Amino acid sequence: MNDAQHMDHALGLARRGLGNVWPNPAVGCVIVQDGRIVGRGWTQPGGRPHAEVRALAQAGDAARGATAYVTLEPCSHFGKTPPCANALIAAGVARVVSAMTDPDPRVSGRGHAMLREAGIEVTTGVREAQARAMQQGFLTRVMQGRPMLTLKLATSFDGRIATANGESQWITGPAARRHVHALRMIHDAVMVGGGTARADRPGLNVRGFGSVRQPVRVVVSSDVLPDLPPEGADHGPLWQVGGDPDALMTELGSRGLTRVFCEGGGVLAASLLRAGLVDQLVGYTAGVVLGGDGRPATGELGLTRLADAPRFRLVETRRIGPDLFHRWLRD
Ligand code: AOF
Ligand code: ZN
Repeated sequence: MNDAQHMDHALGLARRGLGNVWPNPAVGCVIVQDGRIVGRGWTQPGGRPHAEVRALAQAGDAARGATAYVTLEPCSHFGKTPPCANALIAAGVARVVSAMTDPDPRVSGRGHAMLREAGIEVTTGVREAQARAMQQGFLTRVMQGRPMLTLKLATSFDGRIATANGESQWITGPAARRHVHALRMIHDAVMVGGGTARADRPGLNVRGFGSVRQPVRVVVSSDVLPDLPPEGADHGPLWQVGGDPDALMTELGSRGLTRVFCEGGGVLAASLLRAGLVDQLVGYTAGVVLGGDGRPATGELGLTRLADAPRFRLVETRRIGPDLFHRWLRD
């Protein structure tokens, strides 16, 4: 196995933390001794312990002289836990391979420097693009002060979300709806506008995957909300936020969210798109046609020129039951 293959393994472990570790990044770590994997770790729920600490604990003495593969630069700061760079040095690791530098100002290169000063061979940039994609939420929070935002739309073939009188259950099939829950699970929060919260009383939780860390429920509204279920095993904390799109996203970033999943409604979706805040689109398209009198998926964007329309790049397509799943990223 080469460096890239071991890093892919570490990225696979990192993925287990998505949606569970905010405000921290989901990091993975693999420790390899003579081609044998002696330790595996990933960032734990709530963001600590860090991945390296878990992998080192599993490796024990076998970490001496080994290579550690980490999807993010090991931290160098005394935060809520001591620096992972120190832990790697103390364990006697001979080589560290990292995917990318940590943009957190408390780290940003110092982790790699500490390792090198201790005589450890350091290689960086292995599978960097993949690691950036995995850590996009954390990177967006640190560099732009707001969470990464995914907008989900489940529509008819012609982009409608309900008939003229509001009937919308169900346009897409049960397999697509289960897939939505899996996507909620890898986000820190599920967000809807006040109109949707009042009209649909959506659960905004993850169902059908056993006991999970439930996402925060964010409702964007300055009005009184309907009674929604209290926080508990089946529902995450409920946050009501108002304000313009930029301000509300900054507010969510300052509260530590890194990955937000917006499920409508159309007015909120339009305001986020207009403000250029949507990083990822996920669509579920059903083979049903509702026509021009059906309700559109987004409100008006006020566009007059095509050149001003928000554009996204297709990165994934999949058949899910009878429906089409597609995922797009902002360039
Ligand atoms: C790592 N491995 O698994 C993670 C890292 O508040 P603290 O002490 O937990 O530190 C949080 C910072 O540590 C976070 O902003 C990021 O820079 C880094 N996260 N680092 O070496 C990990 N999750
Ligand atoms: Zn650390």
